[in-house]
This record gives sequence, structure tokens and C-alpha cells, in this order.
Amino acid sequence: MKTSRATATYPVGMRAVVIALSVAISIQAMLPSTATGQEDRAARNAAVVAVLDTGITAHPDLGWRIRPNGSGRPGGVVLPGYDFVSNPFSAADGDGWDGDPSDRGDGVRPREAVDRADCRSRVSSWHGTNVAGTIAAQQPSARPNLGIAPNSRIVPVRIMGRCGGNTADVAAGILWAVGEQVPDVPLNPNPAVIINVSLAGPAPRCPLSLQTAIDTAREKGAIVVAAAGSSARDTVAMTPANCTGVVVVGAVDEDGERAPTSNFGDEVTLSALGGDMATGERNGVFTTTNTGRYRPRNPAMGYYQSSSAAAARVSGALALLAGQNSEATAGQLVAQLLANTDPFATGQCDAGEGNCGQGVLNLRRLIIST
Ligand SMILES: [Ca+2]
Ligand SMILES: [Ca+2]
Repeated sequence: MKTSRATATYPVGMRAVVIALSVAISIQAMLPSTATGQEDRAARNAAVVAVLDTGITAHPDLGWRIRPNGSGRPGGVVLPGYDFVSNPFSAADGDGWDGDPSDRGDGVRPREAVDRADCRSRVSSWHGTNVAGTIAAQQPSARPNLGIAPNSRIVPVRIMGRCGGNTADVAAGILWAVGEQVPDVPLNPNPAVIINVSLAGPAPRCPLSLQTAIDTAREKGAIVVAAAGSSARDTVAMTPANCTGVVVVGAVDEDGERAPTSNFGDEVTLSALGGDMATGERNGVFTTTNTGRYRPRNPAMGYYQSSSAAAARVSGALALLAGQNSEATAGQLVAQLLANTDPFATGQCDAGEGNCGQGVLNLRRLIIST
């Protein structure tokens, strides 16, 4: 089994770069599909979650498919999305923005990295497929609770690719996700109530375009969930964690202590289990992924870890709550989320080193309570 992790950082400028946090590790053979009847199940009260990430790959437990001509097709729990990766190299699909959010791989071959100061060679993460699986994957017979909110629906919004992404694309993606008109882009027919942004990049303050998009999302009643980041740094200088009005999620290990790589700081709202594969790959979070090294190949199951996984858990929990009560306001849902946290054993996540929010998500209790 191959184990690797990518937490490279990129310079922040006019088009500040943000990065995905961790790669899928230890791919397993694909389990049998049990996708029958997904389409009819739970159309009622399905909470829509926008996953702003690397896009989505074909997977029977999610429903996204690839047509013979190579384009993506929604299905199962995955609704139509959009691809906001403006840089053609980053996008690896031959152009800039387009209507197909299929993940073409964020892996960079060694020869491609030679002349690039902005990124290093790495294999593809399939990060968007990992996150979508944690929130909504179907797999009723093999693993009943693989996706936390299997009745929710995913809108894949692609904003990350090879060598990362930029905040202008992320801001456009957030606006589109909540149903705002973005120039030259068709309206999102399924506005999201939860926006999962499992990424973080260094920035001394929240870029204005990003804050404006987040403010608009909140005005429309959506909840923006962001990862604290996985570079063991203070969130005061990580974005979108340092934006106002965001639910920021840190990662803890099985013992409820801050995962060594998780960022920390006063911006963190709460922590959730993010897995700790240093103590064994099976201590990661099991989810949907792909076997491709650089380009997508076959659907698979695998483990990942980090505050990305922790944020996905929180988005899944919020989707579950939203699905139970479609009348609840964003504030009520977040209050309900925070009511299902346990305090850190020592009062803080790592005994005074840093702040990891008001407690650790108790997912089991939250699920029982819904
Ligand atoms: Ca494109
Ligand atoms: Ca595309």
C-alpha cells in the first residue's frame, strides 16, 4: 500500500492560491455496487451540499458517471455541478471554466514539475471524491453508514486542480453554489444550503472577494464549512479559515487530541475526527476514491485523513440535521451541531498549545438525536 501526503503551500498574491489538504491513501478493491433505487430514495427533504474541491469521479456509491465521449453525467446522489478552474494547466481538461466538474486529476508528473516553481510532483488526490463520499456515499449493504447523510445531495463545484487553485475561482464557485448569477454561467438549479470548503491556503487575512462571497452565501441562508488546514499552523493566517462567518473545523485523532498536522487557533469553531494514519492506515476515514495515479481510472474505496475529512464530517452532520428539519435556519442548525460536541478532556485540544474550538463533534450522539 502506498502512503503519501501532500500539504504543499503556494504563494498568495492577487490571485491567492489555496490548496487541497491531503491525498487519498491505500486504495482498496472496489466493493460491489448496491446503487439500486437511489434515485427515488429521499428526494424529499434532501439537503443540498456543495463540495468545492477537485471535482468528482465516476463512482457507483455516489452516482457520477462518465459518458463514452468522456464527459461527466450526474446521477445517484450527485447533482449537476460546474467547473470553475480557470487555469487550463491546473484544470487538465483543455480549457478554463466549463459545465463539467469531472475530476481530471490533480497529480503532477515529475517531468511536468521540472519547470514549475509553484508546485511539486505528486499523485492525484481524488480529494473531491473523498469528501463527497464522507458526506453522502451510498453503500447500504456493505457499510450502512459510509456516508453520514446518505439522503443528502452533492453539487460538485470544481475549484482545485494541479498545483492548487485560486481564490477568485473559489469565490465564483461559492456564489454559483448558492444560486447567484455568475457572468456567462447558467444558474445552479439546485442551490446549496451547506458549502463544504475542505481546503486552506496561507493568507494574512481573508481575501475581500472570498469574504464577499461568503457573506452572500450567509445572506442566502447557507452555512459555509471550512477546514482549519493541515499544516500545523495558526488559522489566523490561513484562508478561508480566517474569513468571518465560517464554521471552521480542526481535526482530532481517536483520543480526541489535536491531530499533529491540524491547524489550530481562535478561528476554529469545533473539531471532529479526522483520522490519524500514522497509527495505522485503518485509523483513517474510509471513503470513495479512484485507482488512477494521475488520471482517473476505476472507482475504489480507500482511506484519507486530515482536517478535510473532519470538515466533511461536519458538513455531513449539518446535512443530516438540515434534512430532518428543512425549516431550520442556518443559526439553528449550527447551534444543534454545537450542542452535539463533547468538551476536550483537558479543557483544550492540546493542553494549552492552541485552540481547537469549543469541543469535538459527537457524531454518534448527533445521529441518534435526529
Ligand atoms: Ca475546464
Ligand atoms: Ca471540466
